[in-house]
Order: sequence, then structure tokens, then C-alpha cells
Amino acid sequence: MRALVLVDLQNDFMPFGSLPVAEGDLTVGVANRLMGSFELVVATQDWHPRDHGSFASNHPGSKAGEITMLGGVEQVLWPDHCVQNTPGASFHSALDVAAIDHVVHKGTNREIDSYSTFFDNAHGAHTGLDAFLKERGVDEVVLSGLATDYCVLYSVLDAAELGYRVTVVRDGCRAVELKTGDGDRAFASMADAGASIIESSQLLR
Ligand code: VGL
Ligand code: ZN
Repeated sequence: MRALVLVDLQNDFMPFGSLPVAEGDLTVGVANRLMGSFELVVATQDWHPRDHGSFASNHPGSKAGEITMLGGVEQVLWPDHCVQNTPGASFHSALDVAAIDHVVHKGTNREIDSYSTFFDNAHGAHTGLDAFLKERGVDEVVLSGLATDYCVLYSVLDAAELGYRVTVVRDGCRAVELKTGDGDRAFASMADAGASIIESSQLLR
């Protein structure tokens, strides 16, 4: 049994959002087309409290892009984004939300970030997604969404480590690229971890 996992297709990661991902909006149509090919569709939402420790605004004197420590691990400081129950945290208005079976929230603990949709960045707490998928007999996950070099990357690495067969839809993803090439390096790391990197056309055939 396989499941589609749509990662963080939220307004704040779109080109008009507070943590903009170039061409992020182009992934929404890919997601809508993919959903029809899956029996089980999970969507994730980055879902931060306003006082979240990944926000530069909560570290007086610091700026977005700087690195600090949070929850015992290195943390990039970001602009405020995906604050719970704000428009920025909502799914892009063009996303076919009626086709989503289950939503996973992550990044809810102010003391630690959670790029992965399975565990927080210190691998301390589960989000519950692994149990949800295993209860439904899922052994293969297909991931698509934002951002290639953060939440998609870490979700894929954890999925592989948890024993899932993992496929990533390249044209359904876009990268933040704090450093040029981060997106390509992320795809290389995912492939090294055993993930198959494909184009959506290969699934939709
Ligand atoms: C993400 C940075 C901060 C992501 C989330 O969804 O890739 N990136 N929070
Ligand atoms: Zn975040």
C-alpha cells in the first residue's frame, strides 16, 4: 500500500509568502494531479506557535538566515512563517483540499523545530505519522512539496530510515536555496538514502 505525502503547500512558502520559495506555487498543480492516483493522501502543515524558537523575531539581535542552537541542534533562524491559524499557514487556495485524507501538523513545540513530518529535529518526538501509516499498511511513500532542501529532504531521510520505500516527485518540489545548489544537493542526499527521484509524468502515465 502506498501513500502520497504532500509537504507544506502553505501560503507562507509561496512566492507571495513570508518565507518565499521561488516557483513554489508551481507545485500546487502537480499535487492536484498526483492526488487522483492515490488511495491515501496525507498533507503536512508547518504549524508554529507565534513564539516559536525558529523565528529570528524571537531572538532579539538576530536576523533571519543566522544559525543558533535550538533544542540541542543547529537551527537556521527564519522569518515568522506558518503561525497556527493564520492565513500564511493555510494551504494554497488552489490546492484540492477535499482530496486530502489526513493532515499532519509539525513544528508545534516552540523549543524545537521539525523539518521532518515524522520526527522533530532532535529525533525526540514523533508527529504520529509513522503510526498512522503503519496502521493502514502503508509501506511506500511518495513525497512532493516544499521545500526540497528542508522539509522534503528531512521527511525523505526519516521515511527511508523508518523502512518505507520512498519516491520523491522532482517537479512537485522547489527549494529555498539559502545557498545556490541546496536543492540539487538535497536530491542527491535523498537518492543516497535510497529514495527514487522521479517526474510526476512517470506516475500519471
Ligand atoms: C520549512 C523552513 C522552515 C519547509 C519549514 O517547509 O521546508 N523550511 N520551516
Ligand atoms: Zn517552519
